[in-house]
Amino acid sequence: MSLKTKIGNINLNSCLFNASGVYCKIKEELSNLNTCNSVGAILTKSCTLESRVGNDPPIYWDDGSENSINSSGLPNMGYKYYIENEDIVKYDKPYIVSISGMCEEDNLKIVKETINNNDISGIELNLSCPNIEGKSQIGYDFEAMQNLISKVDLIISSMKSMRRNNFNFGVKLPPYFDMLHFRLVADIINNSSINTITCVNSLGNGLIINHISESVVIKPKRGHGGIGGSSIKSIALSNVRQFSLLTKCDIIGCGGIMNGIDAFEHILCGAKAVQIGTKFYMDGIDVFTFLEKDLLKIMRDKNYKTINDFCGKLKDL
Ligand code: RRO
Repeated sequence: MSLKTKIGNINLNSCLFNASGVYCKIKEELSNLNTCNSVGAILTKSCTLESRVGNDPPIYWDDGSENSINSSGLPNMGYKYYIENEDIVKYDKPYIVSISGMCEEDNLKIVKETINNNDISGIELNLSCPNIEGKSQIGYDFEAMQNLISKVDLIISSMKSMRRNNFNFGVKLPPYFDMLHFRLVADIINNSSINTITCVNSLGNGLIINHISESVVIKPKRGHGGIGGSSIKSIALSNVRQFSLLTKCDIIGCGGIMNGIDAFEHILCGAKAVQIGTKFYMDGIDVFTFLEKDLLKIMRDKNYKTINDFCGKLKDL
């Protein structure tokens, strides 16, 4: 039995890895991901041209078991830190850089320079950061999204074919709730060279409050932030399912994966790999070993040998 998989043109020894943003901002955290055998890839914190400290704390809250809210505000070390990271050559897993420039020009500059480092397996272009005041999510602005993707495509099509064949162009989307939007976004993606889609980012501008203190639980934006954890699993599953049916891309599921059953459900809906956010934040690196065991147990009980045996095979009634 194995959790081996392929996302776009990247082979993974395990279908489990971190969601961007959780314990992946500094080199020590990236190396820590490399030390865990159950982790399939190393994904960086979304980066910008210049380093950022992020929003005023407290920026994160969780209930210790199921749900989280964050408004981190894109704290990161600046893109050079991630693409010139001298440890990359030592990692024995694919290294993927998440990019979330503050404007189109920044995104294009970072993409270009990322491609120049042959040791980087690909990018996850983050079209869905919900926590920058005054900047809306590109994934909800279809014109801006189309423009950015077509410009990244131009950069990718000008790459030497050797590099193009081993460089993965992935995007991370916000959750969608309407069939028209699913179709519009799938059309944009199907007309591009994108080969993986991560669904979904946190549910933007949610609100968790404390009825005892009668207050919000994080400081920025009067307590509003991205919701993660169990309460967004059903939304994540529908997005994984829709994009696996509507596009040619490999889907990476993210949202509400707390145990093996949740990972199994994402894969059944069509995910070829899954990312762990809230539960990784709560439990640390051991979560990957736990999830690997838990998912393998379900596969053993159902007599599945590989994730391809059930990937996307959700039955209709
Ligand atoms: O840093 C953040 O506030 C953040 C980002 Br970039 C993102 O994509 N998703 C999220 O929940 N928080």
